[in-house]
Amino acid sequence: MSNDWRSATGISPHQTAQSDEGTEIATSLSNDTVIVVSNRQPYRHRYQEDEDGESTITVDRPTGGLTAGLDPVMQRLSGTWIAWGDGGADRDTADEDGQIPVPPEDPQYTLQRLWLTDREVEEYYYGYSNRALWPLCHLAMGNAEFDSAQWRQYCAVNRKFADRVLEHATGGSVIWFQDYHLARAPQLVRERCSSDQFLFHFWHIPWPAVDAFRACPQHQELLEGLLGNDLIGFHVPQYCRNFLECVEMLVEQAEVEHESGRIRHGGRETVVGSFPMGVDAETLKRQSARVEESMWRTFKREFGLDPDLGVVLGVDRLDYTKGIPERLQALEHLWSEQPEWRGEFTYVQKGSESRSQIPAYQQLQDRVSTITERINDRFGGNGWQPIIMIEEQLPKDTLCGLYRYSDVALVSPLRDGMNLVAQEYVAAQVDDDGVLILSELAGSHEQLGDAVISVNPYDTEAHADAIDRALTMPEAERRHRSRRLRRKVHNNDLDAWLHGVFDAVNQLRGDAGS
Ligand code: GDG
Repeated sequence: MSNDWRSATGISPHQTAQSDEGTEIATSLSNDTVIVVSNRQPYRHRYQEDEDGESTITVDRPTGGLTAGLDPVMQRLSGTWIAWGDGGADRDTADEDGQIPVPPEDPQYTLQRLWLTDREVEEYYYGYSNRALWPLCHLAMGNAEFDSAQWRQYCAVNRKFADRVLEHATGGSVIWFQDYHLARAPQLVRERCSSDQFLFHFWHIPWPAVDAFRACPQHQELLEGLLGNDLIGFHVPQYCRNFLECVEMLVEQAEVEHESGRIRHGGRETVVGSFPMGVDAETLKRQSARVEESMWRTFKREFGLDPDLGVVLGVDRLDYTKGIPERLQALEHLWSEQPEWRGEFTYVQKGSESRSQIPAYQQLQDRVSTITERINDRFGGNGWQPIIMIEEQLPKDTLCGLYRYSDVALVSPLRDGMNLVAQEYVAAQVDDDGVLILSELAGSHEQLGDAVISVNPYDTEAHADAIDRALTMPEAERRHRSRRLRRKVHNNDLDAWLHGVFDAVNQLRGDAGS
């Protein structure tokens, strides 16, 4: 069975030539309006006080992943990007309709900001999106709450987004929704838009199997919301299969063709396909190559790392899906059962604070701190601290240096739609000497699985063995694996992903028009 769009259509990543900052994509869509709809905005304005207490406005730019990749495409297309204006100075920098031309210094497209009240943010974002859908899709049912007031607010905010879309849409518009915050919006747009508008949704997190998804009291409305789209994209074929099965079993009168990923419902057709997202491998490679060893020594000094010891690295948002406590327990097992590893390397956890308003996230942060302190007390001493936590946001080139000079990366989520950190670590290995340990439960394992050290994050002993194996891997094997991984990551980079997505959009619109 194949739901991989490229294999289903014969479009391979190798045929998707590299673009000059989105030029080719822009050319293929140049006569149409493209509207991107996402919860997060590509540019955020904030007030910042300088040393003299003077308030100035600063702008946060897209730093990574999707926003950084789509921004140049949007600049060429001159379209509209609709998103929640969450910055303190966002209202004062936009016009009375919430619009602002971006990039601020050389405007090319319109950012349409949408304003949310504190209550809307609490119930739609910190509520239904992140207390219901996020845990549901990651099979963390112990953390899932299906509160009907939060659900109503989620629907109301989706309607706000849909209204904005309809104000900007013209005949032939391509409307691209992002992620799980907006599952209801496509249907709300579809009900009121013209038939030549193309609706596409990319779902960045896993889609669960039907026996898990049906536990959600709003399963029917969520599926029907998404079926307002012409095309729905997931990272990997398994999520497509899960989605198709959910529709088949839970949506009355939907006809599902599993092989081609086509769904007929309400007199229309929706196509489901997988588009594994990549990273901007070329830029990461360049950034990493620029970080000299002297900078790495400075970094080690600043963060209290022993200059002579190797580094095992973890980079995650502090999220309960990322498997951080499980990883720390594997390290504890290793230092406990193989004492010869004590004092031999430092584990650096770059852990960014995330969604702290939600109790499950506070509990996770407390748990990570408790385990870290226990391990450091138990094994540390003589100037060696086994685990160093870094909470601050690092500039991308510092992160690239951390990737490049760490001996091993531990990427061990309990469940993850894709996981871009794994790909970024690979792209930054310009010396071909780092080893990647990767969870079998991450989407990126589908692509990288045959050249990484695979782990089941729940299996503490095997996880500890994997760390031991990575640290003792002979140089020739490290280089061989690293080269294979880098090839995969470069061939399936962000540019290839964008081409795959837009090729599919163009092909389906062509089919509909013919
Ligand atoms: C969701 C899905 C899917 C982290 N610390 C710093 C920093 N980062 C950047 C990394 C990476 C990004 O954050 C994290 O991306 P992930 O993909 O690993 O994880 P999620 O945030 O959960 O993303 C996931 C993704 O959407 C895309 O579809 O892969 O499965 O859960 O890019 O580099 N960046 C900087 N400093 C830091 O300190 N500059």
